[in-house]
Amino acid sequence: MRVIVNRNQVEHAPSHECENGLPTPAYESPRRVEAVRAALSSRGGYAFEEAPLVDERAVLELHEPAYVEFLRRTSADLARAPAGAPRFAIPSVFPYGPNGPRHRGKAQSGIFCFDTYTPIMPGTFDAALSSASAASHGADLLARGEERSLYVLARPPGHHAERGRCGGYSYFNNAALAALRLAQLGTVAVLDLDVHHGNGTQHAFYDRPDVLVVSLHGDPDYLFPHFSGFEDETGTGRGLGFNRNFPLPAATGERTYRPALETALEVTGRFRPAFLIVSFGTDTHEADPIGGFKLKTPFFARMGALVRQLDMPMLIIQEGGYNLETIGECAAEFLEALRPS
Ligand code: SP5
Ligand code: ZN
Repeated sequence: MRVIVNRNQVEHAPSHECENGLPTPAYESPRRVEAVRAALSSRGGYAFEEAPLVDERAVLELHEPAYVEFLRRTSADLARAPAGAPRFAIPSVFPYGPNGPRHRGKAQSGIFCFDTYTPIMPGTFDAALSSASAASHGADLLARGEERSLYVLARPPGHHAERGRCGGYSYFNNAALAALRLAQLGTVAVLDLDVHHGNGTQHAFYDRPDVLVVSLHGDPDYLFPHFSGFEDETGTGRGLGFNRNFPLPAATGERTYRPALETALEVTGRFRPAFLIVSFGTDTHEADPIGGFKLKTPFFARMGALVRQLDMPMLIIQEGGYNLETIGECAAEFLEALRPS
């Protein structure tokens, strides 16, 4: 299987995020992709290739110009920060009241970030662009019919990124950008298997009937991103019925997950998309430090086998997964089960 990787991972390496005003260790590290790459390499059968960097205009297909500009400028400003000054930006005040988002100074990050988990660093803009490039390249290869299944192993992840805001460790929405590209050729289904709801992807296609978004995730009542991912979010306007959420309780194990996945796959299959994008996270694993689910490693092979039955051209895009000991094995189990024998 071809694996599309990106550059610039190490220049975006958050050392901490903020929770309840306290700095806590960051989970989304460059070592994640190293761990997956090592696991795939040791199993064999994977060909890694680096994606060419896309023109920045590609991200403007989805993201708002002011947001892209903010990310670029903040990264550049931080790179020039005087010695001793912090080299990251994390918002602490968010827009409120009737004046709305009109701030042009430092507090802008409260406008363009929706949480305190997603720091901007000197290398963030380049890393996010290269991650989006990997997803776009994967979409191109799939569009050309060169492959029937491809894996994009890139970070930072993307599925929480909104048109005009970063959040959830995501800056540019890799899966949504790939879906937009493929949607020029035919219908697309996005199946989101990360433990967190992919709010950014949902919002990108909420009013569109040609891109189905189906997501299985931890119930937002207990899990990030909290404000979306509920079952009654089914789309709007012409897109009504083309968004499906399957929120699952904390501590969900195989017995709860499997029937939900089967229903989600039925919904996806009935839509008969020309292309399938899987937003894949291993943060559903029992050993993940933030997910709260109880899936075991061998179950990832069953997930892969079930997805394979859809028998569609598919792009697998890595999203979350934060246990460095297990992320590689989970990804390998999933991908191997997808591979045509
Ligand atoms: C792509 C992806 O998986 N993004 C996830 C973003 C989750 N952000 C919230 C992290 C909250 C961490 N709280 C740690 C408490 C551990 N006891
Ligand atoms: Zn996640």
